[in-house]
Amino acid sequence: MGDFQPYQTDVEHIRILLCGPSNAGKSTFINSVETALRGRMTGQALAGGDSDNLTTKYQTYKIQQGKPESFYPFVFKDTMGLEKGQSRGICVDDIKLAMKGHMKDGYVFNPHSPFKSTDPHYNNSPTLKEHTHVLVCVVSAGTLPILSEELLEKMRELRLAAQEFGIPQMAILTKIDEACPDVQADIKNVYRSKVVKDVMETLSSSLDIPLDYIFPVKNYHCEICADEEMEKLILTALKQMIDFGKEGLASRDLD
Ligand SMILES: Nc1nc2c(ncn2[C@@H]2O[C@H](COP(=O)(O)OP(=O)(O)OP(=O)(O)O)[C@@H](O)[C@H]2O)c(=O)[nH]1
Ligand SMILES: [Mg+2]
Repeated sequence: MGDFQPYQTDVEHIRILLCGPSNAGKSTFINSVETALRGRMTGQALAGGDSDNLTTKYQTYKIQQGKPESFYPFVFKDTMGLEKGQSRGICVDDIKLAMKGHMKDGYVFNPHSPFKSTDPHYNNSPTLKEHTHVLVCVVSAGTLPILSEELLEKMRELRLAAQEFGIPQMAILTKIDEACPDVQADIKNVYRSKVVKDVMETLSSSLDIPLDYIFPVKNYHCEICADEEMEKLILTALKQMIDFGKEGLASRDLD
C-alpha cells in the first residue's frame, strides 16, 4: 500500500467520503484501515455504537505513513449516520454539499437544520482538491434486510447525486461476522457464504450498485491482535476506493 503513484492532478489526497445508516461501521472502518496499514490497533475516529460515540462532526482522517508528518495519499471524510424520517440523522443535502467540497472540517451536523451558505464552515469556492473523489456507502449486513424504504431512498438519492457530479460510487458491507455464523467461525468463508451473497445481491439491487463494486468486510472492533484474513478484505476495499478515486479524477481532468 506504500507504493501509490502521485496523482496526475494537483490533488495530493484522494478524498473518500463515507456515508450510510447510523451504526453501520463507518468510523470503525476508518480505524480498521489505519490498524491494517500501521500494523497496530488504533482508533482515531470515534466509534462505538452508543450515544456517546455517534459521529456528529465532519472531519478528515489521514493515516500516517512511516515517519510523523508523512501521510498516505488518501483521506477519509466521516459523516453522521443517515436515519429514517425527517429531522433524524444527517440531512441528505448536507452530504451533497460536502461531496461538492462546500463543507469545511469541524462542521457539526444538525438533523433539524440543513447546512447553509451562511455557516462559517461553508466554502463558497471549493477546488477539485476539496471535492469528494469517491463516495462509499457503508451498510451493515445484519441490518440491511430491515432498513426502511425511506432510508434506502436517501441512499439512492446520494448515489445518484454523486453520479451526477461525476463522483464514482461503491459500497462496503460491514458486520459480515454478525450476519453469518460460518463467517464468524472463519472469515475465509466469506466468498462461500450464501447469507453474504444474498445480502450483497439485495444491496446491489436496492442501491443500483453493481455487485463487483460491493466489498464485504469485517472491521476490527473487539480483536486484540491483527488478523491477516480480515485485513485482506479491508485492503481490497481500500484499493478499490483509491482506484475509483483516481479514475474519477482522471476523467474530470479531461473535462
Ligand atoms: N461485529 C462487528 N461489529 C462491528 C463491525 N463494524 C463495526 N462494528 C461495531 O458497530 C458499532 C458501530 O460502529 P461505528 O463505526 O461507530 O458506526 P458508524 O457508522 O460510524 O455510526 P454513526 O457515527 O453513529 O453513524 C461499534 O460498536 C462497532 O464496534 C463489524 O464488521 N463487525
Ligand atoms: Mg461514526
